Amino acid sequence: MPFPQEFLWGVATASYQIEGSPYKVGGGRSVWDMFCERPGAIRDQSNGDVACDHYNRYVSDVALMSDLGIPNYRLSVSWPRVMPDGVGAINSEGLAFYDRLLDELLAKGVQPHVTLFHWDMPVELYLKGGWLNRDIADVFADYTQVIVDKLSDRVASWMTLNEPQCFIGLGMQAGIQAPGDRHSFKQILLAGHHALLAHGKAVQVIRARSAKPARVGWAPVGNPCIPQTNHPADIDAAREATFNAQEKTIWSHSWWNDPVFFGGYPQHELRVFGSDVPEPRQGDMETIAQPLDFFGANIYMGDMVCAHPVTGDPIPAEYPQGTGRTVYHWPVTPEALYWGPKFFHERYGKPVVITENGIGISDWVALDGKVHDPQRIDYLSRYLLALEQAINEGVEIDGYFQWSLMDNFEWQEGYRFRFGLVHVDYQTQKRTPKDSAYWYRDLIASNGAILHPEAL
Ligand code: GCO
Repeated sequence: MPFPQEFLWGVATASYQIEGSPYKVGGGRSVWDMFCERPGAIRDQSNGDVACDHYNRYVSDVALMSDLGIPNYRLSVSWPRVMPDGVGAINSEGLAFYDRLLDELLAKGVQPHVTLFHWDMPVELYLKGGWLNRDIADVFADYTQVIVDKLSDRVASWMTLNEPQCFIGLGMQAGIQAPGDRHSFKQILLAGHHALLAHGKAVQVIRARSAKPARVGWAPVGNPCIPQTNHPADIDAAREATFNAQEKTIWSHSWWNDPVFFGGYPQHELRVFGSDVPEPRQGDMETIAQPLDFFGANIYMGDMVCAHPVTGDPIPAEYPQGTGRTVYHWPVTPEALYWGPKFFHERYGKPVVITENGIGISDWVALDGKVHDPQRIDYLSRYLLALEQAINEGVEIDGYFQWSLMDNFEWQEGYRFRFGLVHVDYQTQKRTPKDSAYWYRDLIASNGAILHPEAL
């Protein structure tokens, strides 16, 4: 069975990773501009000052998407480009950039899907405590209002926050991403609570002020657990392990999604996290649990588990020897795009949208001037076949945004890892569609049918 006729095929990017930093053109600095200046923070000592220069090249980049027949584009807005200090003054040229970008997208037949926050927090807000300062929730709502008032007449769907697990866990606990702090677990759960509040307040602003009806969600990340075998005990163990953290970890799916979809923190994690848990104020959980239209999920891989032979409890299982790995050394586990949507849809009852999926490879332009990336085509084919199987078994899945349209600044890895369907030469800014770009064009045109060449 092919994908549903109305299935949303798209690609995704993020402001700091492709635009070029805003601080040179009237915007402010973000925590990523700050973090990139820290010696050793970025593996290749690079930064996002220029990146893919999308700020100046958006017309040709949109034309690329249109020529490839890509109908949906998930972009993020740079908070400091629009509000240099995060609050107060607006950089009119920054807001005008997104105004022009959305007009260009629609003129070329591409629907815009907007992420409000993809990690580039204004430094001025960070210096006031950032996510640790409860005021951030109202400040984020004010920023949301500026964006909604300007752009909502053209936005197909909104995602409030991208991957709080990363910007809180990696940025504030592990310290390997911006702002590069190392807080206690208690502190990052408090920061996470403020991020959840910011999410809820932003949803309220969108619902109250959007100029047209739009779907609203968010884009958390996390590895679903996948069963080592299809034995019911292993499947039950994978489901259990996906939602019940066995340790104090910021990567718990339920810790983030239960407040958003159920209005309360999960009982299991409340026990495991103990006295580190933040104390919500009156009304907090109601604010956080604003109704959403879809369950967004960034899924790249699954964590393999099996059932303990006696207790049935989930225990970590080794991937088969020689499992394929990406340039990040992430295991290639297509079944993550079957089990993840299945488990998330079962628990939260919302249509699932894969807001990110893709593979990092260190690919290059071959002597024939093309970029041959058969591994990306195979990776995407396997993951999409798994997603199609879930759909055929009744899991509601509304869309898929491939990460990413183009090679870009891969955070602490700098420009070493390439995720794009389109190759970017960072010296010349030349874009070269890879073989996978043309494959994705044909996949979209066939609504997934080319995944079954035998049926063509
Ligand atoms: C993330 C971010 C993207 C990454 C991509 C590859 O999921 O970490 O949303 O910005 O670039 O996922 O790591």
